[in-house]
Amino acid sequence: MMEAIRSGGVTGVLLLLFSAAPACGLVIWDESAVGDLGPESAPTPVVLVQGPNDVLGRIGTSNPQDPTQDSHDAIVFAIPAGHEWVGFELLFLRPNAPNQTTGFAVFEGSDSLTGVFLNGAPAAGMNVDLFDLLGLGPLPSGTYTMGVREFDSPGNEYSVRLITVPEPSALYFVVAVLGLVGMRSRPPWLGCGATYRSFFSR
Ligand SMILES: [Ca+2]
Repeated sequence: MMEAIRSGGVTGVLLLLFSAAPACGLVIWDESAVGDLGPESAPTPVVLVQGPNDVLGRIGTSNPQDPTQDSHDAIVFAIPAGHEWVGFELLFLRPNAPNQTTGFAVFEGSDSLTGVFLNGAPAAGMNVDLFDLLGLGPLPSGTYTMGVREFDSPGNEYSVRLITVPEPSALYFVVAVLGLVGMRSRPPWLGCGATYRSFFSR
């Protein structure tokens, strides 16, 4: 924990706290259950929760000139005030063709037509840190569009994870409140002689 504070600051601590949570995120969209996502020009609105949010989909077409084909999937979502977008991961891509990659892009705004293109890059495999690949993040509160593109072969399964946490100033507030509470009464779970530092260092 202390190493996380030294190396990653408060955001590092927040990521560490969430990394201790169950590996499964909340599935906010599963195309096999609720239908195909819209394209980047008209992305599907989704609501993110605090923590990991997973999107499962299928992407690809053998005819990118046909607009009815599944060459684009996209979501649009808001990072509310007091939060930030700290994680963007490719959990897996199961390509239907050898050595195939799929494109992942981020826009600031409600779609690719009116938003600002922040970056995009191809990726494949499992557990790829897309923020690191794109040179993005953490991103502040705002509206964002995340797009997936595939013009090679149809039926490629993928899952991406988006992680949100309270921004550092919100954590400072929580820590300050905990400190004030601790000054007024020592919680029984701390035990005699225990400190908040020792509790959080467990
Ligand atoms: Ca799709």
